[in-house]
Amino acid sequence: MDSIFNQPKPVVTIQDEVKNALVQNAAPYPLPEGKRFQYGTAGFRMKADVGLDHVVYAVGIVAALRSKRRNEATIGVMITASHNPAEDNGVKVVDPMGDMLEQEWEEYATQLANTENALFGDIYEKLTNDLLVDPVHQVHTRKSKVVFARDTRASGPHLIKALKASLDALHVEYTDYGILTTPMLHHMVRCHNTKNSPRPFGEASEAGYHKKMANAFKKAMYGRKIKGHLTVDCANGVGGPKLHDLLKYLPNASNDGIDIKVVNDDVIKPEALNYECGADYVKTKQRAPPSSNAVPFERCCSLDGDADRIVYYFIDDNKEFHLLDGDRIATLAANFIADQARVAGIGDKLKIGVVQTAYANGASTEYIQKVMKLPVDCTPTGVKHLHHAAKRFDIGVYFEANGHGTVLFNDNAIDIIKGHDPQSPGQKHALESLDALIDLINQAVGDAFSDMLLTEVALAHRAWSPQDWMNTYIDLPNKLVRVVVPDRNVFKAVDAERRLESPAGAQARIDHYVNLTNRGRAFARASGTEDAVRVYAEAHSARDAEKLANQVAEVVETYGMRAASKS
Ligand code: 16G
Ligand code: MG
Repeated sequence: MDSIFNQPKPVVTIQDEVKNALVQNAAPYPLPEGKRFQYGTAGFRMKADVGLDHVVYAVGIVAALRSKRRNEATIGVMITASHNPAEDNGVKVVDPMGDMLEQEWEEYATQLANTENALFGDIYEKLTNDLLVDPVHQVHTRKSKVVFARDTRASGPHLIKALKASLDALHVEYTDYGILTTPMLHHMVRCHNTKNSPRPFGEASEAGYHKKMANAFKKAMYGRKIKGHLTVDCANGVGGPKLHDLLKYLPNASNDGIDIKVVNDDVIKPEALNYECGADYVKTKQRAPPSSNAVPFERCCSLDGDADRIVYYFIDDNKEFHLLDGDRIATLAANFIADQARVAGIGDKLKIGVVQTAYANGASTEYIQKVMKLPVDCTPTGVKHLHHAAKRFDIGVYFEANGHGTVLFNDNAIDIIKGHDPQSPGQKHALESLDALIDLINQAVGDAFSDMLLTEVALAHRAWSPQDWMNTYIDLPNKLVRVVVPDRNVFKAVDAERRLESPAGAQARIDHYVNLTNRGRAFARASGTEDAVRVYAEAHSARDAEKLANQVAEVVETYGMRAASKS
């Protein structure tokens, strides 16, 4: 029998009209000379005025191709540079279920971004043939579908214009959502693609997003009270206006709800974005933003510039700062969910686990494994790796220490939660809380709003103050160092970035210093977003952590120089 796989691959020619339009529409967005762009961990990110418009134009082509590859599913494009300074911007592509662009396609995005305008028509034709044509999967004649949004940066409107220019050349059907947080755009994408599925994600509108979250929050609280108020630092980014919108849907303090004080919500002064505020500032400087006026023992949290990341903190009566980072949110959330599952009588039916990276504090990992008795997986840095690993559990809780993360419930977990017949009022209550969490948690991607409400729910159920939360385990002192080397790419990490495979010999030196340190652990990895190598070290005392970090940094410097002198 003649298999269809033996048939010759048809060749598709793209009409001249489309190829010419692709070249012409690109005219205002030339490829700058001598620049090389790369789709990295968080898409493309750079100074907004050095060719990013060319890159965004190219990303429009990627999104159109990707939509066709996925049978005209809706693809998302988000224009943001997250926690970077105001003059930067960036762009990333969102896949149909609201997750990150499939890794293999990062390469095509990189290829397109580095293409001269005159060649856009030809490369589109080539990629169409390479990626979309095979004997079983013919190129479709239906239109590609793309939805997009931007954060509040001043360069946003110009970049949106560049995006529309390539989408127009390719006759893409698109929706411009204007200004959104990154997770809201991910939500829209998933809503569009699950509209007619057995598990629709929700309504693809801003009101739909807010209503879904607010209703789930009310249900998950189950009449619990939240003590005191929560100060939310919005990094002077898109989170500010969007949080004000969400608050209109949430029950407020006088209504058994949540008392939120919003700070750093200035989106008028462009230079204020991420300046001395926001999740990145708080996590890296280990201090509250000067503007937050934190009151002792009151809950504070900070979002990043596009609201896909959150950390909590409080100050004590000595004005000492205490950080409750992604590791803390992961342990709180996993503990709460595992407890509810046990109370609901479905604990033994569900595989619940936590996913972390090597940056997770060793004390948190030990707490999850030994006290909570849950399995922990470690993956390389970057949301896409954690997200993927979390899918291996029925309920997978994943967080990076820096505050990126969410919880994924698979179909099995959802069926069990929705289908279990409660045997007591206690079981019914716990099942209803879990059911509400399925909607409260943005399962498309980590979402600062959703993570914030999840944290508030978990604290309220336990009647915990931030100190109670802090007291669950004691962090090991740790230190991060950034080392600049001639070529960071010679540092190749393996084992979820916990060990260096090259340069040869470097890991043995690191091991030597780690072995001399009480409760020592350290690793070095090339950054995915900056031209540097990052070193992390922890130990039983702050002095030892610092010493170990410096020793490992020295190893990195030495081996980095050695590799450069050999090449
Ligand atoms: C990006 C990643 C973040 C990661 C960080 C590491 C996403 C959406 N963002 O911001 O998860 O922690 O890169 O940066 O995946 P680094 O490689 O420079 O240390
Ligand atoms: Mg972000």
